[in-house]
This record gives sequence, structure tokens and C-alpha cells, in this order.
Amino acid sequence: MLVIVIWAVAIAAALAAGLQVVSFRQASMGNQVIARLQARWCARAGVETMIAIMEYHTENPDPEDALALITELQDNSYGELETGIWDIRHTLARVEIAGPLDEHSKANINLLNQVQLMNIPDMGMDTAQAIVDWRDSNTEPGLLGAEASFYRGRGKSYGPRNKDFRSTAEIELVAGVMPESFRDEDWNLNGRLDANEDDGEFTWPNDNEDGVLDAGWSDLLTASSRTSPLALSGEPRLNLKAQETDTQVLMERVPMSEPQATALLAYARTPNARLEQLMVAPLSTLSGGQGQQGAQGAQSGTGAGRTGRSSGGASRRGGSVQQQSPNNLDPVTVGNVLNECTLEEFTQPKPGKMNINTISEEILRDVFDLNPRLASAIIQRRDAKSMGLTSLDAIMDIPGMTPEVLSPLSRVLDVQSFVFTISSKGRSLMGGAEHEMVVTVDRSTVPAQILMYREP
Ligand SMILES: [Ca+2]
Ligand SMILES: [Ca+2]
Ligand SMILES: [Ca+2]
Ligand SMILES: [Ca+2]
Repeated sequence: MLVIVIWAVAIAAALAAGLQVVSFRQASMGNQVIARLQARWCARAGVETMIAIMEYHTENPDPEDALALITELQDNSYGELETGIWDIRHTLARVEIAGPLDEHSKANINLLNQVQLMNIPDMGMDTAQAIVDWRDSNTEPGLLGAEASFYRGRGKSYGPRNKDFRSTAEIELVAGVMPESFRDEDWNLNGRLDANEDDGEFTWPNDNEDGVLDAGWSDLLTASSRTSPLALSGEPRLNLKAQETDTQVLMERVPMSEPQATALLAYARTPNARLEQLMVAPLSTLSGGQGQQGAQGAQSGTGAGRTGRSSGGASRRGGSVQQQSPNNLDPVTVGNVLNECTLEEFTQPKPGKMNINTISEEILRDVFDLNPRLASAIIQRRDAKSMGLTSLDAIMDIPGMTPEVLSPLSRVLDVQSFVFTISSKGRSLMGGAEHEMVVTVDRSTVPAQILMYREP
């Protein structure tokens, strides 16, 4: 890995040095101009280094270490070249963190229901409904919502997309979303505390001058996180609905018994199946008794089906679902299934889930309305693991965790991240000129895909 980073730095250094030669030939250019160019290339070197690290981890995943990528990005968030330095950092929940922002540390606005949106501090029901109207396919406004006619009536040249939000910038177009609420102090939306964002009313925006970035709704919401076709192992996710996925194929990918594989495939092929359900209900219940013949013989032959709960085995002990029958999946296997499998062909990215390894306690408490003690217990369990949580089974048995709490969380949590926003500041050693680049990258593929690029 180090080799790749050194390589990226070497290229950046060569670019910067080459530029310097060209620059000096232009005798008319002042030192200021050269310093600015150097700063820009230093920022670029930081971005290239981050992308090289992300691509390395896409090609060489470490399923045992959920923090391998994050840690390496952090370790290289500051770099020195002959001509200057780069510095990459971001703020989440008022804490400044080295390295790029993990977009999966925020809630994807496309995955939040109206109630969850209204949990966001200072968001009213009208704004929450307008957000839902913006992304839902119909053109009928909610009671307090806003569809195309609302925007037309206010002289706007745009209306709702009636599809998922594509970018975070789009959120501010929604009726009722004020830049003051969405950005608060982070007026240039770079996730960093800039001078004008920490000087009170002296320059716009008005801020509280407390040395900490208060980023409003933008601290909780993103539209950039995306799903990836890749499983935790680095292989493409195994589609359980695909004809060619039989019990053997499944058992090779996720170790389990044949009856378990049969039951899982039977459930996967029902119309409303969702793999996340495995976290809250036993497989025997979900599969309607399929695959139980092996161990339970006659019992399942009676068509006990969905009422097989008593024999098949959910009992709630300590609040979590215990899957006692050998034909149900133990929590570790459930976690592995969630990490490796899917129920749909990947055609294009969908809104991404949150990475339990990078989310803030605030988001669990404020947006998902978790009991503060439970929110803190989840974060503590994560922080206790030096390599992070590689599977969601780790949170299933936390005291106080019930299927009711777990069900909405299972829809939005994951252990991987694919989209990052890099805010790289370059500084020239000559005259201290600075230049910043903000780049959003999806590392699902190699080469990584640039989703957004700007120089604020
Ligand atoms: Ca709509
Ligand atoms: Ca800022
Ligand atoms: Ca200010
Ligand atoms: Ca502040």
C-alpha cells in the first residue's frame, strides 16, 4: 500500500516540479501566481493520494478490518511535497476528524420517511412533506407538501424531480429548505470551519464564533451515499433470486447447512422478501417452514407454515431474537448473509446505507429516535472494537435492542462505505497561498468514479 501512496506522491511531486519549471520560464508571472499554482497542485496531490488508497482497498478488501480504509485515509490526510503541503479534514457532529468525509456517516435523504425527517431538529411537517413530494413518483402533494404547481406558483423555473435526490445541492431547492437551516455555519458546504464561518457577524454567515463547525441539517443528511455491487469480501454480491444461485453456490459463499440454504433461497424468492428481515424474524417464520424437512421431518410436513413460530423458534430473550432451531440462522450467519448477498441484480446505484462504523451517536438519537442510552450503547460497542464492526450481528444482542428498534435500523445500516467527499487544502511553502478542492468519489469501481468536483 505504501508503494502506491509513494507513487501517487511522486507523480504529484513531478507534476508540481514540472509546473514550477514552466512557471519560472514565464518571467512575467509573479511569485503570488506561482504560489497559488503550487497550492492548487498540492491540493490535487492530496486528492490523488486519497483516491489511490480507496482504489487499493477496493481491489484488496480486508473483510476482517472494517476500519482499514478509513485508518489509511486518515494516516495520509496530511502530506508534504517539495513545494508545499496538503491537508484533508472534515467535521461530523461538531468533531473535527482527519481525512475525507464518509458520506455513509450521514443519513441518505432518499431513505428517510416523513417521521424520521421530522425528527431532524427544526424541521417542520411542511418541509418534511415537501421533501417526500420532491422524490415520490406521484404529483399529488401531501397535505402541507409541495408538487410542481407550488413551485410554478412561486415563479420557480424548476419543480420536483419525482425521483430520488441526486445531489446534496438539490436538497436546498425544496420548498421550505432554507440555506440557513441546511448549511448553518458551513456556508460553502466543505465540511470544514472556514475563517468567515467562525468570526461572528463580521462576515457572512452569522456564526457563534465558538471555534466549532455547526453544520445544520447538512451534518445529518446526504444524497451522495450509494449502494455498490460489491460485497464485503470484494466479490460481487450473490443474487439469491437468480436462477443459477442454488444451495451449493450459496453454501460456498456463506457457510450454512443445506436445510438453512434451502430455507433462505425459498424466502429470498418470495415477492416481498427483504434480507434485513433476517435480523428481526427467524428464517423458519420468514420461509414459511421451507427447508425444515431435514431436521424436523413430519412437523413441517403438516403445513404449519407461518404458524411454525413455536417450533421453528423465535423467543425473545434479553430483547433480541433468538433463533433456536438448527434450521434458523445464527446471528453471525445473518450478518454474513447481509454482507455477501442481495435480492436484486445491480443495474445502477441506489441510495446508500449508513456505515455503523462512522455514524455519530447524534444521528441514531435525533433522526432515528433511539433511546439515548441505546444509541450510546451501540456507539460504545463499535468503539470497543479496534477494527470496527464487520457485521451487523454485533448490535443484535445489545441490551434494550428489540426487533421493533432493529427493524427500521436494519434498513439503513451497513458496515461498508463507498462514497467519500475529499476536502483537500493545498498550501504553498512560498508565500503561504492556499487552494482547496472538494471532490466526491465513488470507489465501487477501479478507476474510482468522480461524482462531484468543485473548487470553492
Ligand atoms: Ca412527487
Ligand atoms: Ca466551510
Ligand atoms: Ca461569520
Ligand atoms: Ca460554531
